[in-house]
Amino acid sequence: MSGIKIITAGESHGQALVGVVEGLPSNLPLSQEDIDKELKRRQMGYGRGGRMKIESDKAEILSGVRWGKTLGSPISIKITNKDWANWSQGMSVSSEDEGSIEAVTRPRPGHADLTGAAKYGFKDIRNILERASARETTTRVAVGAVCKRFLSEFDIFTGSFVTSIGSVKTSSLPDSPYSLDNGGLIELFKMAEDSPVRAPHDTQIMVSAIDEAIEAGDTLGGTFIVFSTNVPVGLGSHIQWDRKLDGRLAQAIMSIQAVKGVEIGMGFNAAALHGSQVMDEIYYTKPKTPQFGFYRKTNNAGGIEGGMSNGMPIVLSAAMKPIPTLRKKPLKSVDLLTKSPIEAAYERSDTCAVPSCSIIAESMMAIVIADAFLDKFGGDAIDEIKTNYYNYMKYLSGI
Ligand code: EPS
Repeated sequence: MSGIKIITAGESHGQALVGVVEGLPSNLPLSQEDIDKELKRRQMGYGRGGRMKIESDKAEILSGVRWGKTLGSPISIKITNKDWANWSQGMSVSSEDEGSIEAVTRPRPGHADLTGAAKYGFKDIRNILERASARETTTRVAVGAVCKRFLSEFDIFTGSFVTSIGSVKTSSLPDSPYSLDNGGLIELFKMAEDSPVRAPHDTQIMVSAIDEAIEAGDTLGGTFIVFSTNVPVGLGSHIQWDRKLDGRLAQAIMSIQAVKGVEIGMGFNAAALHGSQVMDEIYYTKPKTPQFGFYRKTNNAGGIEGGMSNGMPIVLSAAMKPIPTLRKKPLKSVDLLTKSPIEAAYERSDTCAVPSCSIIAESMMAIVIADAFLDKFGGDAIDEIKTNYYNYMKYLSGI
């Protein structure tokens, strides 16, 4: 069923990270800069640790693009880890370097450490934490940038903004931010782009909350909204569970490290209301250009009904838990080898990565929307897809 196939590879302190995406059409203009600007956005954000001072992520497109345009063949992208220089023995491929650094044996609660080591049969937790690390999301953002580039051909835009850091909530948001129109969502996105915590309001209070957590050697989570505008009616399907767009998006966002909750549109708040307060009533205006004439004045459904996009902006919110690696307050754990109670290992870490998480969520959303778009309008060359898309829009305006 899938229009796009993606695989990512790489360890946090290995030589490089690699992403491969197959299924995008030929003749799509694509440059390394398209990817680098997204990689840079992911690296920003107040509250990151020392690693972000070492890395300045750059994409190297290895295949699938010739003379600035895609070939339709798999696009592979490499991002070199600068920190590799400090890990060339500790993360070496060669058996000759075995034992060159001490094994990690104190599993950190909240990480993949314990279950991963048990399940994969390791006594050195590094074999798990290197891949479980959120460093892996670099490749998701690289591939997401390619999908964003594809969607921009159809004027589809994906953005995000942070709505809380720890207990500090962005004030002055409308009561139902999911019901904002394209312009309203994009305005908040633009304000967030100028904020070190990617929040449209209350940046300074959030920065102070992060400073307090840094001081305390603790960490902070938060929430954000991620949205797509101009998504045509009818992506996804009610026909089968794995084709439902809301299910596909929830899985994609939930798969981001430390994300513990995803809501679509009004989300959990809908459960306490009556049906009359929740559904988005239907209106019609005869369209002047080829588009769907049916619309809603509210968007409690977050742009998805019956597992299909309904023409309204797609709006999700997500919650990220605080990062479990704690500098001054190590959590109780048990040593894998001695089985004695011990404090969890501390490895250099971030204090708050919610701003980065919102960028990663944009990428995941772009991947899912591009995938669903190709399911519906699929073709081998970009012009073929455009023909399919415009024919459908013409058809929609006539119904
Ligand atoms: C991470 C730990 C830190 C973060 C890392 C995620 O890395 P390090 O162990 O090298 O200090 O900076 O995030 C990234 C490297 C990144 O690119 O986002 C972890 O344990 O998940």
